[in-house]
Amino acid sequence: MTQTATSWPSTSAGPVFDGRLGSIREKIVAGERLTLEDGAALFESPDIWTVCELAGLVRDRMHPGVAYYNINRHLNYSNVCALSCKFCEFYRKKDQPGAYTRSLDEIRAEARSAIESGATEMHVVGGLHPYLPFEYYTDLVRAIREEAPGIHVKGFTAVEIVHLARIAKQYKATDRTAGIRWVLSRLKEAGLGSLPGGGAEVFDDRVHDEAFKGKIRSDVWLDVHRVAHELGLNSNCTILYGHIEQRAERLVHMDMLRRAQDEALARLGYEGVPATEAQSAERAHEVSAPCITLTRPGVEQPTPDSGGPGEGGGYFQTIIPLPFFPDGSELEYLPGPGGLENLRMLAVCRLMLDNFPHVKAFWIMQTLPMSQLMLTSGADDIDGTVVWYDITKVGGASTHQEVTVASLTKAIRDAGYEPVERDTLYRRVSRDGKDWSVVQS
Ligand code: V47
Repeated sequence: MTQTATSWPSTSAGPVFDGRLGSIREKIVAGERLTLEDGAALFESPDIWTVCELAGLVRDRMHPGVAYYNINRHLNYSNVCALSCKFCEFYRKKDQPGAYTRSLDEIRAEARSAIESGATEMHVVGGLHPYLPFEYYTDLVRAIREEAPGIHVKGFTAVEIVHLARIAKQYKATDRTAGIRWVLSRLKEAGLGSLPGGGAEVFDDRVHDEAFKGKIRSDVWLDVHRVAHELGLNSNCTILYGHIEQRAERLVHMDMLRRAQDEALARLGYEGVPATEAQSAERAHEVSAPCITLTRPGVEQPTPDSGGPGEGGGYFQTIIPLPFFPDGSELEYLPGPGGLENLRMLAVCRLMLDNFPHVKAFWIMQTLPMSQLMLTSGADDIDGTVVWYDITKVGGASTHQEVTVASLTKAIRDAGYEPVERDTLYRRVSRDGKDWSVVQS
């Protein structure tokens, strides 16, 4: 097959031609699932611009002409953490300078201020606090919902959920999902709306043991999200790359997420297409679910109301590739990924995760100009106004990391897309100042 001309500039003196991308292009055009081998070719190809163009093609097929943002607020309830992950600059020990734990009154005040700013979402996460009782967390969710009933609480990463099951003495190694279910049900009852995607890091035991030993491993992280989906809660997922992992390990991470999403979508009634021979071989070691691709032309995207017993439906909404920032962490000696690697990684995520409705370029970590470029290379969402962010502080930023709606919408428009305000569940929002409602589809 001949290489299609692209409008991208070349990274080297002349145009780079990579014959392997021809057969990958054919699969993408037909909406077929890519193999891990295809993924390796996308990572290794010298023709990064065609990789980006292919991801852009898929993204435009799924979300023609639009890109999403939201008005949100991050709330870190505590940075006190029982763990000491090498990659993390956020955590503090209880008596260390800078350690904090927010009171319920402070959280209520934050919720009121979120409402005043017109936010539709509060993104709530924190360290694994060794001493707070379980009730603190249900009270926290209830407090936000009481002060701001319209706000969606997206809260608690998988490792926090397991920590809560432990402090509530509900976690049993022999039946860990029972404890996870217990915690998630209580948080949902209190008003939790969905789970954020944090804490996934890289689903590989070698990388896990070297960089984040003590955190839950991939099987437990996936269990938490599966149980959340079974309870009708949507969730997101991340991959933290550019530290001590190999690209092959990133691909395995993507494949594990893809399989988990196949199962979630199958539970919602999506029918899959038969796996190709190559994919069957890759999947031979586990119970096979049908391959469900959402990137094919004309496929109906899941919506919060497309199935499942509760609000949200029960599937992964978006993958958020997170570039590693070494500053202030124990891995400070590492360089972290460069801009082209970030762009390629986002494009590969779009192409490999063919059953994920959305790919998010989180502007806080990618920067706004890079997120804009990413909109043309696979991303359809740049996240939101954020306001406070304590987990990474790029280039010496403070915790006040806010961007205005005007800047978000300008960035999207300049990239050639119509900005669409969304709620946490990717429903269109109609707005009049700080008052808003979801547009019924
Ligand atoms: O879980 C920690 C990562 C995550 C570093 O679900 C680091 O919509 C880079 O998950 N360099 C938190 N990354 C952020 C997160 C997130 C952000 C925006 C939206 C959503 C969503 C989720 O940040 C952590 C960890 O994986 N992280 N330290 C670091 N030095």
